[in-house]
Amino acid sequence: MGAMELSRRTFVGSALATGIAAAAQTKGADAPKPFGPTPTLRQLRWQRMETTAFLHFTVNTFTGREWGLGDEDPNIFNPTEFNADSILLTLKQGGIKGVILTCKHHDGFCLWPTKATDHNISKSKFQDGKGDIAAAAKKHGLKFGVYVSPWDRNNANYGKPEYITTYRQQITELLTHYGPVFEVWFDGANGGDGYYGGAREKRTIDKHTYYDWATTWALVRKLQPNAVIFSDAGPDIRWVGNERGIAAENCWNTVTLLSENHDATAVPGDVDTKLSGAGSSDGTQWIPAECDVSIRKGWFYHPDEKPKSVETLLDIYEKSVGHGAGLLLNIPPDTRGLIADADADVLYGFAERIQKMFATNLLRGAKLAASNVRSASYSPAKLVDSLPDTYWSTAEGTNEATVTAKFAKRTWFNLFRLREEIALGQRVREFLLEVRDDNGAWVRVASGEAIGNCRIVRLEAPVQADEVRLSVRCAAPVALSEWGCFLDQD
Ligand code: FUL
Repeated sequence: MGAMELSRRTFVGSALATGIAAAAQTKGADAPKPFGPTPTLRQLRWQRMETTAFLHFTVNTFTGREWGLGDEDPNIFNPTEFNADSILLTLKQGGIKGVILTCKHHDGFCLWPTKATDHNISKSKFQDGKGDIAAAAKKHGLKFGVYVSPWDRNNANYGKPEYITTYRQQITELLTHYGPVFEVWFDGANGGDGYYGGAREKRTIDKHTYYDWATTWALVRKLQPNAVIFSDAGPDIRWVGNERGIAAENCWNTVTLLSENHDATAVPGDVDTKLSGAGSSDGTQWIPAECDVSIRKGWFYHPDEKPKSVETLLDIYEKSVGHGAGLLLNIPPDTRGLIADADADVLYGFAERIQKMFATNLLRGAKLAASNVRSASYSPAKLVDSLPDTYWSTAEGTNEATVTAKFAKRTWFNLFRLREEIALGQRVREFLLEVRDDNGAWVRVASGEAIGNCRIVRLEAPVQADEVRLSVRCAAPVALSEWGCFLDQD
């Protein structure tokens, strides 16, 4: 970082409006040009949701299993107090923006009355065979997404071409009967032991050829062009490589994906997670990472398991959303068909903490001065206006710059939040945060590389200062939409 000498300093630490960045400012005559791979509108919309929820719910909720065998009696599925309003309002109050329902997990039991297989909810006693969880899960302004497991341990044809036709019929039903879908989630677990219509054997498939993903993904695009497609290998959203909800400290939206042995294109179930986990600043595609994690140990509700604490969820949030990825938090309904009280309490506590932490950007009242400003429309004031589509930018050829903030009075803080104008690509390569000490010298408090949609930096302990400074080295003129500084006192 030239004069700023980032490398010689040691590292300390490592709810956005839903506007869309096709906004006027990114397109104005004077706007900086996009750099490298950039997001599609559907990816941008998804990135701005930041926190979504998984609902793992099926026969496993009643059998205690994590992976059903496929031979379960449909009547096992009988959530006697099922209340979609209660589930969705709980999630909404917990800060969740969209819900992905396990419409079909590996056991093959379908939570909607599909015509593609008999193994579905209409064959159960639940609501006298008239129930449809997919229809119920779409309410209260929450977006709706679907998980449809490719692996089907119930289907007699699994492993044969006929099953792919059935699978695509299931996907077609889900993407045509339930209104807009924001995300379609394709799991990487593929093939193995199963019931398979009574054969009870092990079936292996070729992950690279059996599913013909290109055709299935084209079907999703045709039926729901605004939905993002998630899998280990994208094409829109990639798996972060672990189920702990944690993204690499420097997690890039740009990535070059390869199979585990680097001998083929990456597909669901065969990806080198060392490449896909963190991505890379020179990655050839824009495929943001998603961190999936359960509030409990298992993905399905088991009465003997307890939810994680608010503190643990907060740590996960800071290492997922705060590392530029999306957080997909699983909150599994219980056997009643409701979110367990203990889980709801933790979720509310988590949402309140985040709300409180970021309530006051202390830089709002500060005097901001940048080393370079592209023009009046791109002033550093845009960093603190809470608008996602306005940003501070520098002149062509100026890829390194600093902005200084002088507080009205000496101020305590321990958190920073940075955001890039990602519609223009991921441009920051290094950042440095410093405070002015009593002798007037600048002292580093934190530094890092990737910012992207959001980078949260928590200091080890609160710091008090009159002035703070942010320095960035970018691969193109600066395009930063937020610089926040906060005091988390809990
Ligand atoms: C995995 C599945 O095998 C788990 O059961 C769960 O659905 C998780 C989100 O994805 O691959």
